[in-house]
Formats: sequence, C-alpha cells, structure tokens
Amino acid sequence: MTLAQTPTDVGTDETAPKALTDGSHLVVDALKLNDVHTIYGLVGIPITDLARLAQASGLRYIGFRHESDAVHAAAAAGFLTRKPGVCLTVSGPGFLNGLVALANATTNCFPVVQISGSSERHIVDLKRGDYEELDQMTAAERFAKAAYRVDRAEDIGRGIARAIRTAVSGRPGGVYLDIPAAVLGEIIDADKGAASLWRVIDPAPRQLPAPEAAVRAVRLLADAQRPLVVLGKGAAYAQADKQIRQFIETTKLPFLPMSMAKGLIPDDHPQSVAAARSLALREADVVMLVGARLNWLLGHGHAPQWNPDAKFIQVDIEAAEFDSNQPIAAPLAGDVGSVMQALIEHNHGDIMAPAPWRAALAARSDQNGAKMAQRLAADPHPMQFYGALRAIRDVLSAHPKTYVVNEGANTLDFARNVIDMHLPRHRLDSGTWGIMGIGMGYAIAAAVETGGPVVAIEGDSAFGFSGMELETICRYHLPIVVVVFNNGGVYKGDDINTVSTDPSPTALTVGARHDKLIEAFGGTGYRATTPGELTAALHEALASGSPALIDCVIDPTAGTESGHLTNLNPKGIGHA
Ligand code: ADP
Ligand code: TPW
Repeated sequence: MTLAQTPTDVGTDETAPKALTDGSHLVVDALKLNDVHTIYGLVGIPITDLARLAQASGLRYIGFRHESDAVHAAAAAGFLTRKPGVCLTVSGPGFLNGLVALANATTNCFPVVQISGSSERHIVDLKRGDYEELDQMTAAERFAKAAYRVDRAEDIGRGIARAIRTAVSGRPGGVYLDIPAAVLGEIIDADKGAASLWRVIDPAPRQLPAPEAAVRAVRLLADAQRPLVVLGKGAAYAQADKQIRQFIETTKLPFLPMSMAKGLIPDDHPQSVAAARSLALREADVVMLVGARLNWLLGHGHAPQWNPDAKFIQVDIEAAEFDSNQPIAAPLAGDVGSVMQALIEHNHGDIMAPAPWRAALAARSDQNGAKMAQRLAADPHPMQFYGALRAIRDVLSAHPKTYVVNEGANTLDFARNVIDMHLPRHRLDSGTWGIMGIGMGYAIAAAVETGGPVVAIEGDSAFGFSGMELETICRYHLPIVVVVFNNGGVYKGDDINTVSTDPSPTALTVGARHDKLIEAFGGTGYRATTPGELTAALHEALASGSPALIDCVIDPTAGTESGHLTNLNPKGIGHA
C-alpha cells in the first residue's frame, strides 16, 4: 500500500510523526473485526488497492469476471453460513452489474453486503460528468433491504457495522454500502481510526414468539385431521435443523420441502410427502408454513390447488409477511429455531398426525414413486432429461455431501424432483424469482465456503448467463463439476424459424461443445451422449476434485417451453 506511515511508526516523544491510516485500511480492519474471512468481487478504480490490501491482511479475495456472479456468490455465502457475504464492486456500471444479484438476494432473504466504490460526490451530485458517474445509493435504495453511504473515513466502522446488522437481523437481505473514492483515500490518525471501528454484538438476535401464539398453533395442529408442514428456505437458513426434525418426528406430521429446504430432513425420510405433493396441498386442513412464503411458488394458497377451507399457521421472522396471501389463523413471529423450540415446549403430546391421513399420503407417494421409477428407467436415444438425471442421482447417492446448484427451466423442474438431498443447505437454485444466472456464482461460493464438492446442473441457456466464471473456477482450482444439459435452446432446441432466415428466438447453437470452454482454462471437459457416459464422466470428475464440465447431449425435442411454467405465458391472439 501507498501509506508511508503505519501504526508501527509511532514514536515515543511528542515530536515523532503520528501514525496514520486511510479509508481502505479501515474497511479491511472493520471487516476483519467482524469475522469476515472472504470478499467476493471484481476490481478497478477505486477499489483495486483495497482488494490487494485485503489479501495482504489475510482476508481471502475471490476475483470474478462479472459483478453479478460475484454478488450472487456473496449472497450464497450468506445463505450457507448465516453471516452476511461481502462483495466488492467498482463505481457506476460495476455497481449496477452487481445490483441485480443484490436485489435477488433481498428477494430470497439472503444476507449480503455489496460494498462499492463510487465517483467524486461533488461531480456526481451536480451531474458534471465523472468517470463511471452514477448516484449509486439512490439507485440501490429501491432494490436492496437498505442502502447507506459513508462520507467520512471516521464513519467507515459505523457504516460496516450498520450494513452487517441490517443484512442479517430480522428478515435477512441485501445491503448496499457506498464508499466514495475520496473516502477510501482519506488519511486520518491511526488511533482515531482504530477507535472508530466496532464489532457487532449478536448480529441476528433471537426473536422469541409470544407463548400464547405458540399455544394457539399447537391447538390448531392438535385438532387437525389432515395436517401438513411446508418447510421453506427460511427454515434451512435458520440452522435450526435439530429442533425442526425433533418437532416433525415426535408429531409424525407429514412435511413438504420447498426446493432449497430439501435435505433439511433427508428426502428419503418416511414423513416426506414430496411425492404426494398435489394430494397434500389439495386435502390438508391445517398447514404450517415454516420459513416459506405463500407466494407464486405455492400458488398463493388458492383453491383448487389448495383446500379452500385450509387454516394456515405461519412461522416467519417478518410479521408483515402474515396475511399477504391468505388469512393466517396462527401467526408465529420469531426466528425458526426459537419458534420450533417453543412449539416443542408447548406440545405435551397433543399433536399426532392422524394415521388415516398418513396412510393416504403414503399410498399416493408409493403410486407416484412407481411412476417416476418407470420414467427414470426408460433409456431413449438421444438421451432425455430423466435418463441423464437418473445417472446424476445415482452418482450423487455415492457422494451425499455434494452441494447441488441447479438452474434452467426443464433442467430445474426435473432435477428438483429427481435429485434427492440428504443434508441441510446443500441445494442452491433459481429461488424466489426463478432467476437465470446464479449457477457459477452459487457454485463458487459453495466450494469456497465449504471446501466443496459441488455439482452444478445447468440448462444450456441458464449456463450461458455466468459461463465465463469457468475461468474463475479453474483459476482457484475449485472442486466444481458443471453438467450442461445441452439441448440447443432456451427451453427446447427444436424451434424452427418459419418467418425469416434468423435463428428462432429460443434457438441456441446446435451441437455446441461446452466441454471445450473449460479446456481453454485448464479444466477437464467431457461429452456424454448416454447415461452410461454421463455416469462415468461424473464419477471421474468428482474423484479428481478438480474443475470439470460435462457437456450432456439431450434430445432437442424433450421438455416443454417454460418447463412447468408454460401456463404463465400470456395467451394473446394466435397463442391460445
Ligand atoms: P421458499 O421459497 O423456500 O418457500 P421463501 O423464500 O418464500 O421460502 O420464504 C422464506 C421466509 O423465511 C421469508 O418470509 C423470511 O422472512 C423467512 N425467514 C428467513 N430467515 C428466517 C429465520 N431465521 N426465522 C424465521 N423466518 C425466517
Ligand atoms: C435473468 C427467462 C427462464 S428459464 C430460461 C430463461 C432464459 C432458460 C431455459 O433454458 P435452459 O433450460 O436453461 O436451456 P432447459 O432445461 O429448459 O433446456 N433472464 C433471467 N431470468 C430468467 N428466468 C429468464 C431470463 C428464462
């Protein structure tokens, strides 16, 4: 760094030069003081030296090829660790590139802090035209849980404490922290700087539910004929695995995991009703949502998908979530761990899921399980989604600790059902927005935060959004295997353009060799055209612990447009 004087320069007599520090040093010191170990980012003016300094100070810096991927990675780190992930971006466009991921993190309730350098305030504010000029804080305000700006080096400690506290307390979300270049370069007295930093105590305090709220919920569940528990990614995030499992197992309540809650209780648990989902939703008379919103992913709780007379219990840290879609008969405001503990304590053997209901669900699960087994056993050529997923499922059952990242349309919908999860917080996917582009960022964070291994199951279109991060994966030698479901199209690959000589809107290059992409950066590429080849490639790639990509050739006619969401496409003239 450029500072000539460091705290070690302190002299003993009064004429000795005073030790100095600057904004960049204070940012690094404040992050370290708050147990941040890794920064995800992409450098340039004015944060390059800040990243260097972070590395020199023992922080890990993971450098990306696009800010969106870097912020997605930090957000995934937040989900996996229950501590805010931290990401560093440059002014203007770099900040904006990251903002999509900050908004996505906020939508998913993942804690993350995007710290961005910004241009000269006195030029930006009068719109005089600066390098990468943008009023970033105002732009971020709309898309983040909160946005703050630090205008003096002496406020850096306060700004970082405030960002961490806001990101992780209550309903977690994305926080934007703006630090102008001038503040990063501002030089202040080192002692004064050190004294201005603080460590956030108990960043996400427990929030206990009122006892009467717990009693109300227990009574409802005790009286239910057809109770159901829906576990969402808020429950996975809460790291209350023990309490959740204890409550579910002692009450024999059937449970349904949302996609990122898969593995919180293993998917092969006898009380899982994932294979009887439609019946469970349609018939349940009392439904307890645990860290899951009644949003589009759950059909907003509407009939006929749901029993119109169902009563809802909802466990959520954000009380304003209650009644957002359906009346909540028993709201339980608090963190999942504290609420489940309260329910355990207030349930004196009152709750026991009735046997006929459990038997009905089990019978339907068996029926649907048999149908699924048949679909998975079919072995058409060219390979289809189920054949490929059967191969991946079988390999992963021998590697149950593998983290799974999943995006695409058909690739997402089919993989969610076929790939069983055995451990909590091991599945990361497109989440609440159904966003494409999380793939490589989430995979990198999973590998960096946990040591891996990671398998990313990607539609070919989905993969394209973050594909350049293959270089990042190779540069850091991360144990990530990317499986690209190559069917040559957004959704399907068989759309012929009959109105012009251009490719159709959903077309991608036929016969593309994604395996060659990773070879450019020193990783291993495989191509699989049969489940057998896919099995062999995935086994080998996982055993190597090194970056690999398997181009998995899928029948271009397989799947459906928009996957399971075909009905969300507007039906105008000519599209009925
Ligand atoms: P899914 O998509 O899996 O159904 P959602 O993202 O819709 O899950 O819901 C997650 C919910 O969990 C959010 O409403 C959020 O407020 C809540 N939540 C997040 N963390 C906690 C926590 N520690 N305790 C309780 N609720 C939480
Ligand atoms: C940021 C719209 C939803 S799914 C998808 C797109 C472009 C890709 C589907 O094709 P893919 O999958 O990945 O090849 P598959 O299995 O059906 O073959 N931009 C963003 N987010 C979304 N959701 C879209 C566009 C979309």
